Amino acid sequence: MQDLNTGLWYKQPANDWNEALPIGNGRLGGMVFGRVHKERVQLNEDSVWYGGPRDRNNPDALEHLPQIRKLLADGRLKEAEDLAALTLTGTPETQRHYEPLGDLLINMKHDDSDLSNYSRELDLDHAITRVQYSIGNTGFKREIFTSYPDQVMVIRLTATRANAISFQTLLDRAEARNYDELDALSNNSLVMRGETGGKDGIVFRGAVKAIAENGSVKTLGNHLIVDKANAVTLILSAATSYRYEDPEQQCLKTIEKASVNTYQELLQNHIEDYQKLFKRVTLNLGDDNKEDADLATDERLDLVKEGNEDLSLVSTYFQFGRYLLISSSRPNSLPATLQGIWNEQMLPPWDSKFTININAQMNYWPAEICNLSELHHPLFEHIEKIKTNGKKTAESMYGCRGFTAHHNTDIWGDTAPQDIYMPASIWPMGAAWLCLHLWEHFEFTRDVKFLDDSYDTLKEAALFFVDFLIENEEGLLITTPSVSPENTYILPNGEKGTLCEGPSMDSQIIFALFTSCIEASEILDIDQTFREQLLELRDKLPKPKIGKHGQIQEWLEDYDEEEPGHRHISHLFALYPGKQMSPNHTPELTEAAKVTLERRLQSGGGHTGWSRAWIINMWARLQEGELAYQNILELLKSSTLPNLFDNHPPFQIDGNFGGTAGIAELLLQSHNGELHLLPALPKQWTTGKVTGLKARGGFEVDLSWDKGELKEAVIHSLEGEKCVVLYNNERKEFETIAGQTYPLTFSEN
Ligand code: FUC
Repeated sequence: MQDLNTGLWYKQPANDWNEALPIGNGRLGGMVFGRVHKERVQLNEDSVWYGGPRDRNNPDALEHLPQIRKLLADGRLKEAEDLAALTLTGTPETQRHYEPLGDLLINMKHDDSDLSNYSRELDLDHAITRVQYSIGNTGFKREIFTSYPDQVMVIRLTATRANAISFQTLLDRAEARNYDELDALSNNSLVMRGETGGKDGIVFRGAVKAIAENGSVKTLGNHLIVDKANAVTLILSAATSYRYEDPEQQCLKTIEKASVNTYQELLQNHIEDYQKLFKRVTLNLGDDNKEDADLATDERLDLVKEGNEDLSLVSTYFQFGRYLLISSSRPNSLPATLQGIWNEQMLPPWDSKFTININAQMNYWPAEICNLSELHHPLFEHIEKIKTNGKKTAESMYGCRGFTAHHNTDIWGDTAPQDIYMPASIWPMGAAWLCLHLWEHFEFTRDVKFLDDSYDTLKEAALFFVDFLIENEEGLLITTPSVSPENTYILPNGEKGTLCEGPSMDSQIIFALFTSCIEASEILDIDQTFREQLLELRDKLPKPKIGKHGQIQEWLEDYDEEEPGHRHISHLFALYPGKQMSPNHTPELTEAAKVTLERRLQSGGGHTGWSRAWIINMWARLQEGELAYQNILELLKSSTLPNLFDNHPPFQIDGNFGGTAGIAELLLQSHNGELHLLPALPKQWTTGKVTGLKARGGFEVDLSWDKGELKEAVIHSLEGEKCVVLYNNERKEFETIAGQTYPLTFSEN
C-alpha cells in the first residue's frame, strides 16, 4: 500500500511509453519503464535538437504587407490569405525540432525462478522511481532519480541476497540507431557520440559508469557487464554543444565529480534540493477514499473514468503537476516544451517545441501560484533569445521597432512564422503574451530589481505595437493581419476566413501588455513620455464586446465561428490568464464569458487536454466551483494517460500544468488587488487544507476549510506589502511587515 497523496504506483511494468514514469532535473530526463528483465530508461537532454539557428524571415514580407492589409480591409479574404501564404510565412516553413537523447537498456541476468511481489512507483515526495520484485526468494530493487545538484541520473540496483546482481547494459538511440559511436571508455564506462544533423546540428554525448559493490565490472564490445554484485550504482550524464565546447569532456567530468560521492550522499543531495521546492505546498482534499488504498494509480483512474470521484487522485494530480515543473524547468535549463523534456520520437508531434499561442504559456501557469517561482526563469531567459531574433522579424517583416514572435518558437528563439497554416501562422502576438509572464513574476514576488531588469523587454514588446497597430475607420487601433488562434469565421455571405483584422484576443493581450508597461514605468519611476503614449493608445484599443448570442465576440465583427466547440477560447484571454474581466468588476462581460464557455462546451469544446485545463481556470475565475470541478473530472476521464500525463492526444504536458494551476485557482485568487480566499470551492470538496500557495503582493497563504466553510486562514507576508483579503463578502485590509504571519478570523468562521 502506498501513500495516496504523494505518489503514483502500479502493479505491472509499463507496456508502452505512456505508462512509463518520468524523472528529470530540468535538463536531463528519463522515462522509466520498470521492466523486470529488460529495463528501459528512455533518455532526454533538453538541448538535443535538430539543426542550428537560421534566418527564416520571408524576404518578400514587407513589400506585400500593405497589399495584404488592403485586401483584408476590402473584404477580399481569399486573395489576402493566398498572398500571405506566399509572402508572410517563414522560409523555410518550419522551425527546428527536439529529439530524444537515446535509451539506457539494462538486461538483467536473473535465474528462471518465479517472479512475484512486483510493484513500481513514482515517489513524489522524494522524486524517485522505484521498481521492486522478487525472483524466487530474492528481492530486487531499483531506485532511479535525476539529480539537479549533481547533474546526473542515478540508478541504484540492490538485492536481498549477496552477489545476486548481474546484468549487461548499453546506450542506444531510437530504432533508427541515429548516433555515430558507442565506445567503452575504460573497464567501467561507456560513451555514446552523435550529432543531430542539419546545418550546424547539435553534437551530443551520453555516458554511463557502473560502480559495483563486490562482484565485477568490465566492458565487452560496447556493453558494460556487471557480474555477481551485491549492489550497483549507475551514473549517467549527457551534454551537448549547445552549452559546451567540449560536451564529451563535460559529460565525463560530471560523472567523475558525482562518483566521488556515495550513493547515499547523491541521494541526500537530491532529496534536499528537491524538497526545498516540492515541500512548499501541501494539499489535502480529505481522505475519503481510504478503502481504495490498495488500488494502483491506473486502477483509480479507471474508476474515475467509470464515474467514481476520487479526491485524493485530484490532489495527487495537483502535486504531480508541481513535480513535473520541478523536473522539466530548472534555472539554466531550457523552458518546458510541449512534452516538458520527455520525448521518445525523432520527429515528435508538433516538433516538441514551444507553441506560444497558449501551450508554452500554460506550462508556466502554476509557476507562481504554486510557489515554484524560480522555475519560471528558463522562460524568461528564452524571452531574451526571442527578443534578439524578434527585433529582426519585426523590422524585416513589418517595418516596426520593438520585437515580435509568431505562434511557435524553438531552441534558438526563432520568431518567424511556423507552418503555412492560415488559422495559426500569421499571428504576431507570441512574444507579447510571453512577456506578460515577466509582469506576473514581478506581481507575485514584488522583486523590483527583476522588474528593472525586465523593463526593457516589456517596453520593446510594447513598442512593436506602437508601430504595428493601424487605426481603422472607427478610430480603433487594430492588429492586421492576424488570426484568432486557430479558429475560422464565417461571413454573412457564407465565405470563410481565418486571416482578419483586430481579433479580440490581440486587443486583450495588447491591453494587458500596455497596462503592465505603464504600471512598471510608474513603479520604476522612468519613461514618462512612453507611458503617456501607451495610455493614449490603450484607450483606442477595441474593448471586449458582447455579440448576438450573448457571448464575448471572438472577432471585431460579430461573425459566427466555423467550429463553435473549438479548442482555443482565445477571446476569453481577458478572463484568464488576463484580468480585464472579473465577476466583481465587469459583471456583464463575465455573464457573456459564461455564455461563451457554455456554447463552446455544448459544441464539444474542451476536447484536448490543454483546452479542458483552460476551461477549468476560466470557471475558477468565474467563481463557478462546481463547473470547474466537473471539468477537472473530465480532464482525468478523457485526457489523462495511465502515468497521469496529459493526453492532447497524444501526450502533451500543458494540460498537466494548466490543470494544476486551475486546482490552485479554485482555492486562492489574487488578480484583483485582493487575496480572495476559497473563491470557487466546489461543494464536493467539503473538507480540506492547503498550505504555501502564493498570492500577488508577495504573500504565502495557508487555508483550511470544513463543511465548505473557511476554518483557518494564515497569511505570511514576505515583502511587507499592504494586504487586502476577501472571503465571501467580508473584506479585511491591513498593513503588513515582511516576515510576519497574520492569522485571520472571519465572522463566518
Ligand atoms: C496548437 C493547438 C493544438 C496543439 C498544438 C501543439 O496549435 O491548437 O491543439 O496543442 O498547438
